[in-house]
Amino acid sequence: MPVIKCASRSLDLSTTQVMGILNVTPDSFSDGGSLYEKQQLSLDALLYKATAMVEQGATIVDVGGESTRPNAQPVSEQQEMDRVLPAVELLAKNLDVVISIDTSNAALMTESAKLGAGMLNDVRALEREGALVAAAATGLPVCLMHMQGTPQTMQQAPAYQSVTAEVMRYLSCRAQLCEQAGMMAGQIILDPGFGFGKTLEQNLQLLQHTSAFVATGYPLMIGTSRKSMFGQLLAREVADRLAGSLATGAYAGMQGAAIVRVHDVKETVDVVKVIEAVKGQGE
Ligand code: 9MG
Repeated sequence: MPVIKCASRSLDLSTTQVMGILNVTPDSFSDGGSLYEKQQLSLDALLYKATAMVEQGATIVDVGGESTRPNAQPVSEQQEMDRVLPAVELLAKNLDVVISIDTSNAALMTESAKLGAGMLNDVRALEREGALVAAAATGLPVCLMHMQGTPQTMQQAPAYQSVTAEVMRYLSCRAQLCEQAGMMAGQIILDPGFGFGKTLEQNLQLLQHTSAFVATGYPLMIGTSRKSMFGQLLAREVADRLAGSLATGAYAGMQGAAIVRVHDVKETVDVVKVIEAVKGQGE
């Protein structure tokens, strides 16, 4: 698996990299509305949290200003920029880490690249107007995620003939468009989009076929951290989904996932280290 170039930094994807989730939204997924989450809006608190993630071994932090949890209300592009850009500037000045920008907004892609972002993560796979051209112009690696529907509608009745085949086909088409727009294949990361218009069974089928996504040759990202699939499978509340998140991260890491996107960095880094140690054994 190649090294990817993230502006001034590089990531070696021959071992699974841990991406820490940094939400700069008032209603972010895991602790929506709590005092802690509101404090996260403060830049000091954000830097503190990001620093802890880096110390715990995250090599990427993913900064997002638009909640994509089911039923989340859309934010304006300007509101998203106002939330994210000061955070990018602060993190880029203070931390030695790849800063990923979780956005579908073309202007935010362009501006955050100027401030030192090293990766783009788009849950809409660059489908919004101007996003493909803007992303290609940054020269940054891009994660293309699959979603059926929109955050407002996606969990109403997700339906597929064959979820793995359809997600794979969609991501391959988007990746081809990116290459036609001038991106290098090795800079394109694919993500099946767990929980984005998928039932529990569809999520599990996608996970079971991790190695098929890895076989495409594009680096694979997975994001299952604390998602509702564990509420359904284990009857656990959001705060109690660590074991499920680690199990799926381990399953995907064993099969060659390049990046895992998580809330719980310290525990995930330990899991990844164990997996890499096992994989590294010859006889
Ligand atoms: C922003 N975001 C929320 N969940 C995600 C996931 O599973 N993958 C990616 N790439 N981004 C996500």
